[in-house]
Amino acid sequence: MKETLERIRREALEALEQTGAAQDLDALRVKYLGKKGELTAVLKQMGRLSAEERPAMGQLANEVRAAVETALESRARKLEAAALEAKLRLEAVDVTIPGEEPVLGHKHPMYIALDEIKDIFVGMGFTVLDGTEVELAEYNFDKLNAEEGHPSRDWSDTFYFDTDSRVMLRSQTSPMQVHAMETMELPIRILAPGRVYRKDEVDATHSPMFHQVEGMAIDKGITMADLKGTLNAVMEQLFGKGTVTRFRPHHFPFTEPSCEMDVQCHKCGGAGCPTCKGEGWIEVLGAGMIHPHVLEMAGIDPEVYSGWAFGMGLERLAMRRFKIADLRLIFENDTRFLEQF
Ligand code: 2NM
Repeated sequence: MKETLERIRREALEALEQTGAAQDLDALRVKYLGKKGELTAVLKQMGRLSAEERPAMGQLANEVRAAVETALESRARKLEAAALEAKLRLEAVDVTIPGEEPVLGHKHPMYIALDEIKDIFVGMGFTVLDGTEVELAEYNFDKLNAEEGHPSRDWSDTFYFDTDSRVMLRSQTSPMQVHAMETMELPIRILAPGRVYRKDEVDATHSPMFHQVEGMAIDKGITMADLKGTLNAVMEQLFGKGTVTRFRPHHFPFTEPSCEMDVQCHKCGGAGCPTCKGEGWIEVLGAGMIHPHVLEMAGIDPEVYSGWAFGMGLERLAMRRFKIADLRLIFENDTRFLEQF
């Protein structure tokens, strides 16, 4: 019996040493310590021993049971630790591997130009407005002195939504200025940039959608001198100190008097070159004193208040600024083009 117990201990410990999985440990536990296990079988034979032999054999049996239990326990803990180790190794993240650089977009050259203009005007106390692109013809035309029959209201020029020419895609950003006159408290100083729509065929200089920036200032005692002084200061910041400008008479329905503003060509200093197409001057915007009737229609008393307004095309400004020859490049948004600015 002593030999049997010693053999059970030897074999059990050896088998445990070689197990690699938790299920195998359970099988070994059943095999040696279970109700029908080998050790139990030996213990059942204890009755056959003499009274002298029994205590020593009982003690040995207990020792063997304890040894196998301890070995099972320690083997289980080792397997657990090994499994955790393997899991950690598998899930390890190497934080020193360089990441994948995300492909970032690029600010559009036109918005680079617009942001500059916004900064300049905000620095002078102007508020930048946002407006809807779907407008009433009343705000796009009537309240801007372009009454029924004005050529710009023609179906061949304007995108209308309805057959009675009431709702349309705005053809200028001026309706935003009318809304401002009707709703804002005086004095008003605003900048109104955004998309506008006209029925033009696409070519190197035309697009049915383009961008404008308009602006205006209304207060008591505003004169043409304020218009010239403000816009001259803007052009100096945009094109550099000492930029020379000139104002030519012009006509717009919503301003009186009206003018166009040129800056002297910064390339040739006015002598004439390819940049200014030999003119010496580059046209930058239209402007004027807001027509008294336009003020009146917006509920502002032209006897008390006066104001100036201007409008310019953003694409044209960006094309000049960044020497872009074809308008279509501005709208294609090819990143190889955009990344150059
Ligand atoms: C231009 C030129 C001149 C203009 C006028 C107004 C308003 F609403 F105050 F009457 N908004 N924009 C204006 C004036 C626009 O674009 C070439």
